[in-house]
Amino acid sequence: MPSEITPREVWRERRRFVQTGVAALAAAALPGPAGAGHGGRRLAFRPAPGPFRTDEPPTPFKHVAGYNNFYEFGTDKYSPAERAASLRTEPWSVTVEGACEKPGTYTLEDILRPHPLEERIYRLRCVEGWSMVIPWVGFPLADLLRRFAPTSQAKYVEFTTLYDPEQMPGQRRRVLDWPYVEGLRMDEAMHPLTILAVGLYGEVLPNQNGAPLRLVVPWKYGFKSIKSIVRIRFTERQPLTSWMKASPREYGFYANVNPTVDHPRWSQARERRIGEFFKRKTLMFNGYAEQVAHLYRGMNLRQHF
Ligand SMILES: Nc1nc2c(c(=O)[nH]1)N[C@H]1C(S)=C(S)[C@@H](COP(=O)(O)O)O[C@H]1N2
Ligand SMILES: [Mo]
Repeated sequence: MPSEITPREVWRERRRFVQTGVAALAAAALPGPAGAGHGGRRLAFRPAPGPFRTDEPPTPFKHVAGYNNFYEFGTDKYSPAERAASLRTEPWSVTVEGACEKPGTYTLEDILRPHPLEERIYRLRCVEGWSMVIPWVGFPLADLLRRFAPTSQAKYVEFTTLYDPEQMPGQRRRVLDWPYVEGLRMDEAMHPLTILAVGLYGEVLPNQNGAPLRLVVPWKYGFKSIKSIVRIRFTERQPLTSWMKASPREYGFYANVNPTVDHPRWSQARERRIGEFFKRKTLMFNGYAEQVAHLYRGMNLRQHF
């Protein structure tokens, strides 16, 4: 890892003047010593380690960036890596709407400027029964949402992915009702575990992982972690998400990882960590129960699956 090969003094020096997300991304195309060396665009500095890191070994980069779900580029796991080069991530902007005092269209630079980046090593568990451990680079979603001054009407946040079949050829087929939409309850969105990611493995986010900006909610099934976000809307009512629209019986709004509530067509009790042979037990809330169980106290999680 770069922190091991970079002399401490140099590293500390660099962090002093390259602190925020926008600075890290702005320098991303320059050759620099801080990359993890997977061939992607390197971040300009090594992000500070954030809280809630798992000590499980990260899934190899080739799987993290080679085995993906991103239906905008096809429904099989290898198409996103093969086809996502057609996504143009610059320039990028995010429109903020709904119950807040500062709606508007913000450039990616506006979005990132005030936020120092951190590395968060999180488990990601797909509803299909596989999982990975991913060293994300990002910042807490709560810090961004606060800047838009949500009003008391804001009970939920809805996120939308880019819709552009020219860049996202998978959108020419109606496998989902495009664009992809996801949502969180406000307290879930403001939880310190919830982040927006702009990188992984010390590099700028590969397109297939949801560049330039994607949500990561580690205690929920992977489909909640929406990629390539262009719109954030504060709402009073629970958003209607793409997967709920597609199959309400199979995919609920909460989608908390829960080994005791099966998908109608398969068990959720176990999972296969990509790169491993034997299955392992799936943990309640994907192992983050201590941090998030209180959000759901008193709720029937069979009903609110
Ligand atoms: N826009 C969009 N976001 C998406 C998806 C998608 O198809 N489109 N797939 C989801 C699913 S099912 C999973 S498991 C994760 C996969 O993230 P990864 O490819 O970075 O591991 O992205 C989620 N976010
Ligand atoms: Mo998934």
